[in-house]
Amino acid sequence: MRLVVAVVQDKDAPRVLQVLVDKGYRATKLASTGGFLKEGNTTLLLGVGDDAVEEVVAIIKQTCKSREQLVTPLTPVGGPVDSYVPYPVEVLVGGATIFVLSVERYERA
Ligand code: 2BA
Repeated sequence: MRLVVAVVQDKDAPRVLQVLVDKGYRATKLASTGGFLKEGNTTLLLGVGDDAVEEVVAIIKQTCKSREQLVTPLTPVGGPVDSYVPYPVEVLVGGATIFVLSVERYERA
């Protein structure tokens, strides 16, 4: 068994979850926050059989879109504040960030 951990954008979460649950997969949805943008995103946990990993990853890839997001960098610490002009920069946010882990033991009590 494998644990698929997928960080997806909030906008894509309802759809990807619906497709996965409709296909019979069990899933847990966690509210998470990206370390870089410090904005909300969604982390999905799915315990699946080894042979289902590729299908689950394919569904996540198909249903989650990449989007460009504007980020305004913070004022540099210790730098001259009056001459600093914070220009927004574009960041491409996935799609999805997917981790596949081996599960040592799985029980439902
Ligand atoms: P955030 O950490 O908020 O990152 C959002 C986007 O900002 C990233 O999109 C990437 O395009 C950019 N970014 C992140 N760290 C950066 C850095 N040090 N320098 C320049 N740009 C940076 P994604 O790569 O698609 O990541 C989307 C979200 O997935 C992340 O939100 C984070 O919550 C999660 N994630 C991505 N890689 C991860 C990893 N290796 N471990 C844990 N979580 C990860």
